[in-house]
Amino acid sequence: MSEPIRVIDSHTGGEPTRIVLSGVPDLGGGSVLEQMQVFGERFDNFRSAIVNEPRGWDAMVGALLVPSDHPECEHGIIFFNNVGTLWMCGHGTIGLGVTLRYLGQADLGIQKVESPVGVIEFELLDDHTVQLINVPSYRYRKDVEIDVPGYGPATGDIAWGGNWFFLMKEHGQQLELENVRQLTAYCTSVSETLARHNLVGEDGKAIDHIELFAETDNPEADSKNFVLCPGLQYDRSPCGTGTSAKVACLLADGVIGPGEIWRQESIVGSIFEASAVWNDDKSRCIPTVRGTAFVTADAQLILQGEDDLRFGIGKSDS
Ligand code: PYC
Repeated sequence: MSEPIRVIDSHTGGEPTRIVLSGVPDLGGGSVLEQMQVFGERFDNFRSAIVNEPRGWDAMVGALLVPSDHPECEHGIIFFNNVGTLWMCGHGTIGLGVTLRYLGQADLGIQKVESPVGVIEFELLDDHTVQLINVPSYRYRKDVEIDVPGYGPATGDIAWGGNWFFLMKEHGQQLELENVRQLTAYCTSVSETLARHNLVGEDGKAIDHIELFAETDNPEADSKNFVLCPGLQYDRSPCGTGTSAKVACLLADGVIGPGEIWRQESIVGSIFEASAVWNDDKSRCIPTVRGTAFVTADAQLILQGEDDLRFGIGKSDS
């Protein structure tokens, strides 16, 4: 049996985060991007053991605090989900801030953390509220037309907010919680269509998050979304990186001005408040995303050597 692995679970607007506090594998140092690559290549069983059944579940996002050699950062962070690593995670960063506060390891104020795609800042505003200042974000392509088999023509923007997104305003779907199955099927078809036509992010990376928007009748929000993540789970929160991609598009279209607040509601009704300001040459913007998180468990995970399923269903020892 391995040593018990201490984790703190939280949820940010309904979306879970599991921060791993002990038993973190030695990833050999270097940049957090390099450490993420080592984690993905050599420690996939560990990833699966933390987030997948029978110990976790498909919507769980895990996070490792790792060393950072960046001069401004005390830690690095690597996020992962049911199928692999994530470039960045906004709801998870909000969960991280609230978890560090719960542990007595964070004062109110700003901290910098190195993610695989750049340094992010988060400001702990109170015990449950965190404001993320995300990596530079931008729209790469506007009004990309696709034909979704079985559904018909649709249009979306390709944008980066720390992950690659396809953002769709016109899709013919009803964004209601009881339609999650249909929304998942539709977004899966969109994702397959993008891959089939080699529609990718600027650096050739897969667009692995699909984000649908609709009007909302909630007076506290400006829009409602549904976000399908790479492991075919939907984001219960409004998605921090997805909301960053959204405000990048809104700023580019002049729908919001620099610093103007956009309130993004998720499919479960939770809300992030976001805004963005331009960088010097207006090629990128810096998004700010504010949300709340709550700790749900302070637990020890046990991996027993005799348990064939200790690394997750479908995962073997090797
Ligand atoms: O909040 O950025 C986010 C996120 C990505 C995947 C799930 N949540």
